[in-house]
Amino acid sequence: RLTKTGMLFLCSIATLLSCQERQVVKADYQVIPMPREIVADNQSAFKLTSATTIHFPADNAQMEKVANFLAGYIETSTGNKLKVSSTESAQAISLVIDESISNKEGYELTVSADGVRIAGSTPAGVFYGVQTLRKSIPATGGKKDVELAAVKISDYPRFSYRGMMLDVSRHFQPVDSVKNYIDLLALHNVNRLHMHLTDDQGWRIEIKKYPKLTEIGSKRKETVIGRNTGEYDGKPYEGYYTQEQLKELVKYAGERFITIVPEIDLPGHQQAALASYPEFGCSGGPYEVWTQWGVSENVICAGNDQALTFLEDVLAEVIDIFPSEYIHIGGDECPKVRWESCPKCQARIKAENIKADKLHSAEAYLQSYVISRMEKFVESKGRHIIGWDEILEGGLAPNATVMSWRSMDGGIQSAQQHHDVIMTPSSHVYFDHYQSTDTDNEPLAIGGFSSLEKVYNFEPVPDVLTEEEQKYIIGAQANLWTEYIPTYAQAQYMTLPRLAALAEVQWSAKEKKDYQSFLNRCVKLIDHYILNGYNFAKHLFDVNAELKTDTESGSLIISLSTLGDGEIYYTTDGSVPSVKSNKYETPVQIKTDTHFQARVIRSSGESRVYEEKIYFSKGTMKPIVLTEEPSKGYSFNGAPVLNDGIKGNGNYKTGRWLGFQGKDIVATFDLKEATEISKIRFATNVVKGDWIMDARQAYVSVSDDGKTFREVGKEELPEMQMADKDGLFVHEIDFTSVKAKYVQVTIKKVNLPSWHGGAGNPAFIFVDEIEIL
Ligand code: NAG
Repeated sequence: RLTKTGMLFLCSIATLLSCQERQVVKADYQVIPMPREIVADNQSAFKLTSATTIHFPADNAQMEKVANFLAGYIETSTGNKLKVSSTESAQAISLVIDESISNKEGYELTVSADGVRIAGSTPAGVFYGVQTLRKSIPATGGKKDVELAAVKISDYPRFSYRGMMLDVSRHFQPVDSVKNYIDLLALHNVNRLHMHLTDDQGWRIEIKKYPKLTEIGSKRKETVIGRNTGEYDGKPYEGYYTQEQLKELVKYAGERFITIVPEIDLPGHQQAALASYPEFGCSGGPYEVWTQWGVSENVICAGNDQALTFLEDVLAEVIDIFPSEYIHIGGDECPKVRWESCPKCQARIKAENIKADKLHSAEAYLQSYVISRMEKFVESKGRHIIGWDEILEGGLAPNATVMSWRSMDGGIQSAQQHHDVIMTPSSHVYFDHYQSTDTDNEPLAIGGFSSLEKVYNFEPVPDVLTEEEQKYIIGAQANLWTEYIPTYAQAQYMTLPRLAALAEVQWSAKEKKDYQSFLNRCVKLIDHYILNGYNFAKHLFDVNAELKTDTESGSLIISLSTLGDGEIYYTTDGSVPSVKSNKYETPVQIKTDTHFQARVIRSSGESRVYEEKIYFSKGTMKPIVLTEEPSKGYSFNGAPVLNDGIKGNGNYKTGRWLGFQGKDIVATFDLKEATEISKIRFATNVVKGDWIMDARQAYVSVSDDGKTFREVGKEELPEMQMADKDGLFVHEIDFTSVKAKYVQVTIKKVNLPSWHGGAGNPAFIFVDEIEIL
């Protein structure tokens, strides 16, 4: 039996032990986004313990909130619950308003032995300083104190508009998920959440004047399975936000210095509205909330005044809910077929004296009539519009800001016309696109390819603009469209860690960007994801492979790397790598047919397997030249892509295919010595909707001197039909065997067939792995 003293004795031992267990970790100021200036100081460090207090200026509610956020962050990562107070004390983290800091979102973070000072000219600036402090503290969990080396950090953002778009129409996210999303945006210094609230597949915002928008428009009877397969899941789908809920989100975001930019996409992408109020469509309906993906041809009737008043009424309620200076009115992808045959729309064209010209049809100008009218309305309420880059067609409304999504070109044109621009090109920052080349092992996505590195290397300010024009690029944004993202966990997976790369594009100085350094910092940020329970993509911790063809030795050189701890093991015989396999030390040389696999093995588990099948034929890893370069955006590693032994998969954007538009593909191989050959094989990747067709004519010629070629084989195929399927097409050209040192393969350019939406325009041909057999 224990006596009272005995118990006390045991207790104090326990306290002593827990004291000793309390580890001290060092803060690391190399965070994401990388601050502008970090100047170390030789003074002694500051120790953050449970005795540290957080001080905020009295009677400043916003700053008090920020102080409480900081206390919460510190508690999550250290277990220390700090006191928050407006009474000054020694050994404190002081949050200070300092008007001498010029950038409204800038901050200074000063650490000395006596305390920490986070200053900004606004609470927003202080908030970003708090984020930097938070991310400097290792988030590896467990109770701990933190040693903060003396430092002075001065920082401010590169762009004032740092956005992320969430599409809540195609798939709805409950209020709590949106709040969680706002939290993760705050961690990345994002200051705009663009909410895509309406689309063909669902209307998600309560509008008091038009209750049927949510009664009917927020529900679809079922959803197509996969990529418009024609099969449906038979499950009703619904969801919308009440005005109260949206106001709550506005407040929640505002406390984190994030403005919600609402979008009502008009006059296209409106089928859910038309299902609710069919009288606002050209034909009068009936319409249903769309159950498939794509762009519906049912749009708002531009000739019907009531329909336009309807849009204005909706915008009026939107403006009352959202204090944002910007109201997004969409404007993308508005098919004009209904307008072409609608008497009211045609009457409007006449009445407004709208004329077609060389550039655009009368209906295209009718769209800009609608946009201008909406702009006038929004401006009359003291706000400004943002529109997708299609609003350029037919002339920009006077104060419009343009979101350039189809490419950078719309943004360039807008800046040249002195309109503000937010760059959000689908080539780099569409987070609904695949993030890994191994698309077969990813959740189904819309297509595309935007790896972490690609997002990181996105440069929003094009060189072609003059210095004056460059000032119109006010920011950058990534978009998360959710056709193929049914759950919130998947939304996080598609967002993280690509958002970290975006944060550095949006915030950090261009000169400070460095992908390798980013990757190392990303590993630490990911500890914060884990601590906060965010789901994220883990590709960064898989094997990263760099492939290089070596024509000298006729081999493929595979260099492997990974982040974090662990060793890489690989096999070349098709077996799954284990600790008993080859340990990777130096680049691997592949000279024969190989099934290569590699993975990282860590104490915490194994990474996914990286896998590559390498096929050798007579032209593989031999010198190869292309007479004409592939098209912009699809040239990747150039000619060697065609004979590196690796065959592209179904996704044409991963770098394994070369794309050519409107030019012949002429590839000349140097086999180095006279070689007997009798067959050429190559594949094309056809996506008709993306203007990518199959090859129709291909020729094989040979030469002994590389100068004079003679044709030895050819293939000629009929034009593709609308009913032909998309996918990979393998072409084989057999011919009487010849001996040749040089082989030239020519694939002739094709135009889009008459049945195609882009009829007559030059088509793309995507080709990979030209094999000589
Ligand atoms: C575009 C559409 C969008 C769709 C997305 C998918 C814009 C501005 N419009 O075609 O509705 O969800 O691509 O990536 O992006």
